[in-house]
Amino acid sequence: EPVKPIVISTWDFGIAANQAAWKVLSTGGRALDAVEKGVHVPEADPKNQSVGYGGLPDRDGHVTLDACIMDDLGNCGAVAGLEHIMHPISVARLVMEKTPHVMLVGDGALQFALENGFKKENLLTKESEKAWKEWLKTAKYAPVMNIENKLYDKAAPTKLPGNQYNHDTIGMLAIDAKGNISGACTTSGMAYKLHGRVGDSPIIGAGLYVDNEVGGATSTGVGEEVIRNVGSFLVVELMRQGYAPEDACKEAVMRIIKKKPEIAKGIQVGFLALNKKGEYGAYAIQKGFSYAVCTSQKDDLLIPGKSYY
Ligand code: SD4
Repeated sequence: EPVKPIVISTWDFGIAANQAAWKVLSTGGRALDAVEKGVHVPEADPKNQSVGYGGLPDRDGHVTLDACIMDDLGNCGAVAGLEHIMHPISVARLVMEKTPHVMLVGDGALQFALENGFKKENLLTKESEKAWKEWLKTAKYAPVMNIENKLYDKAAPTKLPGNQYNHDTIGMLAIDAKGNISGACTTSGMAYKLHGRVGDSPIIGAGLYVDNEVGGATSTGVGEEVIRNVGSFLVVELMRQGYAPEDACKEAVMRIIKKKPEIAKGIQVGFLALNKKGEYGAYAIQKGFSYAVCTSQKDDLLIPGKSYY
């Protein structure tokens, strides 16, 4: 039997993020506040090299952040290529609530953040700078196709928790006590990407989509393939047609595999979905994807996502 409130999120770092979201949900708070507070945890964690502070930089050494948020009323906000701000999700929320726009990018997003009281900070940790300099030695400043997946392949997914193979974004979906759903997605994007590259994570319909009549979906992995297939919107539309969350995620993964089988073999993409009843599911191209679930009954259980390969 599905229970509400509920919060689910991608990868094993979702456990700690869910706990922060649960504090909001368990005290009658709004799903929107829960997902914002929840993803603040990995955003502020310097050990997490794929989200917020401590994220791996682009090939020029800039940490550039992508994030979006969507509420139960169909409101949404996003930032892309945002530098120097610890909590891009909160800037995305402010874009949603304080501007007539949906997305701000780059310098404009930074200007907006600073005007609204966010602090300018250095997000490049010593560890991430070191990793980037190592990368520069062999990659010679050329972006390497699927660099993160190469790390992923080497890492024998069963032996390592998700956050050690550097292929992760946090996507979070929550239903509150009133039954309303919201979602958030935040990342530093693909490591060593070209400066200016934007992934799926800040794009409504690609990295995240929420429809309060149906449910929500979010994604992680190689954003280009998710954008091409408008992945999260597809998952939600499939649930609208009656697909169970896991089946909807699987169908979206199959779409990617069918269109570009050769590319799909070598990359990871995972989807995570939650319907209005509180049923959830996930599916990924490759093994190693995981997600965390938190309700009053399941305390931060980590559930491995199913995969095609
Ligand atoms: C992106 N989906 O930028 C995101 C990030 C990710 O490993 O999951 N990276 O494409």
